Amino acid sequence: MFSQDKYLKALNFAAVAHKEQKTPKGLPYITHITCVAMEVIHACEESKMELELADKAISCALLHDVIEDTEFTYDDIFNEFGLEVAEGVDALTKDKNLETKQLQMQDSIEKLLGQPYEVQMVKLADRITNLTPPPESWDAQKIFNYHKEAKFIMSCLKNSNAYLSKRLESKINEYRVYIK
Ligand SMILES: [Mn+2]
Repeated sequence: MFSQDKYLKALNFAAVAHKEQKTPKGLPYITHITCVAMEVIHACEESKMELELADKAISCALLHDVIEDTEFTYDDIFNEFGLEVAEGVDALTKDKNLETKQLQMQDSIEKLLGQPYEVQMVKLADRITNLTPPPESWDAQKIFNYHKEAKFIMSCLKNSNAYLSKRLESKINEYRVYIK
């Protein structure tokens, strides 16, 4: 079992950092964060992952959008959670200075491939969580691209965790119904 204390510390940090942010469906953003963490916790148990690795995976899951979406920085995470978690969250962060979404995704995947499996698996959990029915505002091209991007993530990171890659694979297949 993972450390409840570490879980709470990262959850509270994320809750403070994401403040009033909302998901595309209007829920408090922390619901997205805890869904990703839930997927990771389930996978850690399924894979009987070592305690320390599970704690790192879960902390990275809870903090995975902090650098990308809040005022908090790499240094803030480094100071509170140490080097390995900070490096993990950084790899899970899109570099918004890169011009296109495609370049941002490629860059993040490259950084993730330099990280251990317990960090890579967070990206699978994130996409599993996000492959829900697309918002009404999305056009056919955007839905198609999102599906294609999910397949790309899957193909690059599937070795990180057998349970999550299986779960993402079925989510990808289910998502086909939204492609026109
Ligand atoms: Mn996310």
